[in-house]
Amino acid sequence: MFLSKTRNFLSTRWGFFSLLVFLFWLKTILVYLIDFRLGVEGFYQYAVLLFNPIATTLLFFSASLYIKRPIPSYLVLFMIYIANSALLLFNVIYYREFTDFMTINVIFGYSSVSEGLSSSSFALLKPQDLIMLIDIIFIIVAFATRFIKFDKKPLPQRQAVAVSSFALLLIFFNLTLGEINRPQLLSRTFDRNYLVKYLGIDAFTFYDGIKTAKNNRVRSEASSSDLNKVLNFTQKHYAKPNSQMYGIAKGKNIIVIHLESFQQFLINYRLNGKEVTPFLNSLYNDKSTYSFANFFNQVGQGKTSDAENMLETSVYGLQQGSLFSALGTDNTFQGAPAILNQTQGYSSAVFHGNKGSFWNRNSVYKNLGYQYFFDSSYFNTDSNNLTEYGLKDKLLFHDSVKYLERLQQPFYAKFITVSNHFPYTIDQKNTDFKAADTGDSSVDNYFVTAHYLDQSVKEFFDYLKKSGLYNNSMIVLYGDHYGISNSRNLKLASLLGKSSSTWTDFDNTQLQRVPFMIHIPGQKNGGIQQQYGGEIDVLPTLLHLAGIDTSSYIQFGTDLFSKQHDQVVAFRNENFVTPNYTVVDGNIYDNKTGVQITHPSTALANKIKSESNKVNTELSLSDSLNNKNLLRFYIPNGFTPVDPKNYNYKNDFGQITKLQQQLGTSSTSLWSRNGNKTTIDDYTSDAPELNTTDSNEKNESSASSSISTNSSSSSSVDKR
Ligand code: GP9
Ligand code: MN
Repeated sequence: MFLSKTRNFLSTRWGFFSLLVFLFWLKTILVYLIDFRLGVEGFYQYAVLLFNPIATTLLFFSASLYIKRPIPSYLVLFMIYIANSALLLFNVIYYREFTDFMTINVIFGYSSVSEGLSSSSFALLKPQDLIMLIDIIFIIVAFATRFIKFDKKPLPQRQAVAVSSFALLLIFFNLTLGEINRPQLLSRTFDRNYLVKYLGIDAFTFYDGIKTAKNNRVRSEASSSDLNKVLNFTQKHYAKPNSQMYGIAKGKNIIVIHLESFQQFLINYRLNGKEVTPFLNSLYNDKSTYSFANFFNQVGQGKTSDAENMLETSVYGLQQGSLFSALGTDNTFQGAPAILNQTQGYSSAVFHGNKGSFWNRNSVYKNLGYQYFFDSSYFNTDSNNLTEYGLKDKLLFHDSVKYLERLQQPFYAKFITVSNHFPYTIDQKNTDFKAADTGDSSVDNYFVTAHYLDQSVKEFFDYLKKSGLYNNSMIVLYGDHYGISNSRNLKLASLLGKSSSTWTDFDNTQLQRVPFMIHIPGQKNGGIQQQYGGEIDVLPTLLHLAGIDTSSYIQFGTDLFSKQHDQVVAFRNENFVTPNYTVVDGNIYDNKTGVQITHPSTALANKIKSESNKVNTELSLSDSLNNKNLLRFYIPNGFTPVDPKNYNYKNDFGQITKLQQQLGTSSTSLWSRNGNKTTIDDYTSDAPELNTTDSNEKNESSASSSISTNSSSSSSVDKR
């Protein structure tokens, strides 16, 4: 009875349509749960996950309903079903190899970063993948045996329209569900994983297709005159190195420490009489450190990724979204790791305790020429070791040593911390620092996580000194962007000796200062620098310190030490600061008094106008460079374009140890120089988590075994 009812239903147009929608939904969900590691947590996220395949499946499948003649309509529906299943299966295989989803460029073989699917990828097929195909066979058999029959009745057009419209409504609903849990999901596109987790794999592919088409259109319009405009600007704007500073760090390792969400006001700040960041304060005040008192973050919506981009390419981020996510996979970069490698033989690595796909780093780093990327899959990401965005800072520094010591020197190594990230939560056992008391928990705890970060950096510095790396390195520290947002600054005001009632845009802008410190052991002429600058200025500054000529590169920033350094600091929204004035939405404030100048003299008005024009020109040229991917037309003197296909971050430890072995006695790694022994014993940390994991990490074999066991647990990192 039931069987025949089902048979009858399946033998109608609607019955067959529903069957395919259901089967595709089921397959997608199985793949989400079994094959992808989407980091789904809690009831809400699971509910969205279960819901997300429905809308796009209905929409795509509904296309077949517009075909009047039944047989072609059935056929088209079935073809869409097969194509969609194939896309799902290819994504499963691709994910196994790259822990990422296929973009349109990968699908059509245009991707410069990824090889796409190859015969070796198909070797990764598993028996469970049969699920993708078996239903197709069953359906064919069901028709062949006439278990399901064709329904020859035509379908009124309005029913097809109704399904498509309903599907569009569901897409909108789905998007709302996603945005509630993850604001700015589409505008910032942090991570492809998120798009799939909230909107589904088809929606991701569709969205990526639209973006790719848009990018391709902009690119096809690019001409050499666009490039000339940029070149004219950057060449005129170029600032010669200061001869006193040029090459003072030549040949040294460069260690960059990214201080997450760290603002300048924390430096030398005391909360309830206690220094929040005593170690960073001591560095700031040290004569071997060039510390910048007027250095500003210039990020847009791409936050951390914008900071990384500016620091390593001296090109701005985008007006909207993140350059790394939106264009980073396909754009040409001429960035720090490649320049240092090609001019002075530096090796390069990034250490970061979050997933490699976050901010699309695993693609962009290849374009920047990073040789190694140690993401969360290289660390023990036991839940006890994690904070909101990945591995706790003390563990990141400590656990990186086994990789760092294997890098050939000189190296360029970047550490991206995460503990001091909004919402500034920290396990009780990790701190005894007392929070502030403003009533806003993220403002209050900001000091606590900043204190933890400070301790982490101190432990790492102690290791650098003990292991001997210190004397041979230049250590660069920077805060990437604000930690306390403008809306919360009103709560912060009282802690800064100000009042929320007189707080203005001027105060918000002044708070965009972040630390920038260049610590060069052995230098005695450092100290606090007053010149104004920002993240865009870092690359030419560092390259000059390393003794590298930057005159033929396209860089928007200028060397902070140069006599010709440009002190107008542009923000992504076209506001700017200069040593004397702060300009917000066209309003001019006097930096000394903080008072708005409502009636500027003609001379001042003209000066501000010309600075404002420069800021706008600079930003729009940077946008044109990025959006049209103009660097692909330009090769700086002596530079070889980066081939991202040379890099693969799957087995970094294997690669560095192999290289070390090949080099034998000419290996310059710390490990080799230390008599082929680890230096981990030089590391002292008070992190309670290390008591349990520390003991086995003293030799090579355990380091490699920890890599293979860790990769499977890395899914727990994605907690956003
Ligand atoms: C995550 C981290 C945070 O990997 O870098 O990025 P943010 O949210 O600060 O841009
Ligand atoms: Mn950040």
